[in-house]
Amino acid sequence: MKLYYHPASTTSRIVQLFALDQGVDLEYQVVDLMSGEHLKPEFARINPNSLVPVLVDGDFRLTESSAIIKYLADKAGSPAYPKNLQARARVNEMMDWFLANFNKDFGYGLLYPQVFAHHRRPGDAVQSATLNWGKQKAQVWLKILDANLIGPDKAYLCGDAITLADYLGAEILAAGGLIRCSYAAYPNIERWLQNMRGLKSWAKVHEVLDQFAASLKDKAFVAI
Ligand SMILES: N[C@@H](CCC(=O)N[C@@H](CS)C(=O)NCC(=O)O)C(=O)O
Repeated sequence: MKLYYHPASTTSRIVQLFALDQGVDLEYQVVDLMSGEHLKPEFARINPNSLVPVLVDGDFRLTESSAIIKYLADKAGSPAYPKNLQARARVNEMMDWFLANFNKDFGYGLLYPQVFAHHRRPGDAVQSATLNWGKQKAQVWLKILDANLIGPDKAYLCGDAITLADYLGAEILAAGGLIRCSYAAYPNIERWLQNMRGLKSWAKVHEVLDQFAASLKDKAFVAI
């Protein structure tokens, strides 16, 4: 199976972290987002959305990081995507929460408009209002994640065992490193992220992201 990806891309790292941690063998093919390789017609034929990641398994092509890790987990029989109906529903619930609630405000409202030129809103007033909105809403979601969704007892998002939701959620939060977000005000989130940072593949998966963050160290950002 081949994964079209970029190592600085959050949604690519979700798949990469899951695959490396769970021992799922993939052939990795970089799509250079920085030079606009994903915008060329050759890649649009692979994914008309012109986005990474894309998984190719024989004749089967799959986009959307969440769908890709569910497919890989089922194919590998991974316990990170439990078969029990209610346990699986809980994992799906957390994944949807991160994508549909949290990342809408945190990723698309706060992070991407500051880091990627094509996400910047037109005009300083609109940009500033977007960032303030994104920050405030993200803080509301983080409080809920800390107090209600994780709480003081759980090692991982859905209990004592790692699931797909952890790979997805941790990578979305880790992307905040680019604009120097701190989650110190959220002790349960910090504790969970420490568990995730302890995964054997974490450092390797974050090498390029860390270099990208270092290249932005002198830039001022609105952050959490
Ligand atoms: N919903 C998609 C989002 C994919 C996505 O936004 N990928 C970004 C990288 S994190 C991308 O390819 N961006 C290129 C661009 O915005 O031009 C998923 O979860 O896979």
